[in-house]
Amino acid sequence: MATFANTASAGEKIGVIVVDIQGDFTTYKKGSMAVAGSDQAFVEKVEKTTLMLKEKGYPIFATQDWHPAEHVSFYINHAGKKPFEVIQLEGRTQVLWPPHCVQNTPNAEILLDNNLFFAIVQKGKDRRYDSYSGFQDDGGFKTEMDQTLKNNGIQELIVYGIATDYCVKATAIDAVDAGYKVTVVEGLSKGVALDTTAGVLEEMKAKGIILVKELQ
Ligand code: VGL
Ligand code: ZN
Repeated sequence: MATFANTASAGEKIGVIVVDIQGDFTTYKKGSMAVAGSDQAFVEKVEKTTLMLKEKGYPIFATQDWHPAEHVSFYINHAGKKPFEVIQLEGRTQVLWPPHCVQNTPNAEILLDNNLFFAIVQKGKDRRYDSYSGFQDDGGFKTEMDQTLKNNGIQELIVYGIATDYCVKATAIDAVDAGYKVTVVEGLSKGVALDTTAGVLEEMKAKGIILVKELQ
């Protein structure tokens, strides 16, 4: 199988995880949590590259943030709290976000052609727990991601999407912890905040994640 010169591959079966390319995270769709630089051109670049990867034979997985309206991560569900306030919740740190990716709302939809995907893994469905990672939520409840990847013999992952400093990071780190070789593509990812994104790239590197600017 053809691989990329700049990814971790040593002949393993490669899968791709496209993280949370959803209206609410994009300027393209004027989302409630639009991340800088997530315009139509960015989404089109992600779609084009994802199609190229699919045509190479890599199974493409997507994650989809998929919250009930009463979700614990929404500031409106905490009396007197403002967006982006940080609280402690049963010993966990919780950022309080604007409502986003509410189940069955237009801006919760994945903006890429859904025919690209072998499987879509929804996360954050339990109102009690946030879930940046596509593998598990903050309560430790696992999604079907790891089992689906393992069932398909995947040993290595290419990960990209939104947001670099939250869901891409959490998904990539859980993937490493689950034993996959992981490459994160910076040029196909956008971060919520410049300062956290820089630190997060270092954190991912320290975890053994390979960072590439673009696939080449
Ligand atoms: C995300 C915050 C809350 C993300 C999702 O996709 O990075 N961030 N929910
Ligand atoms: Zn969310």
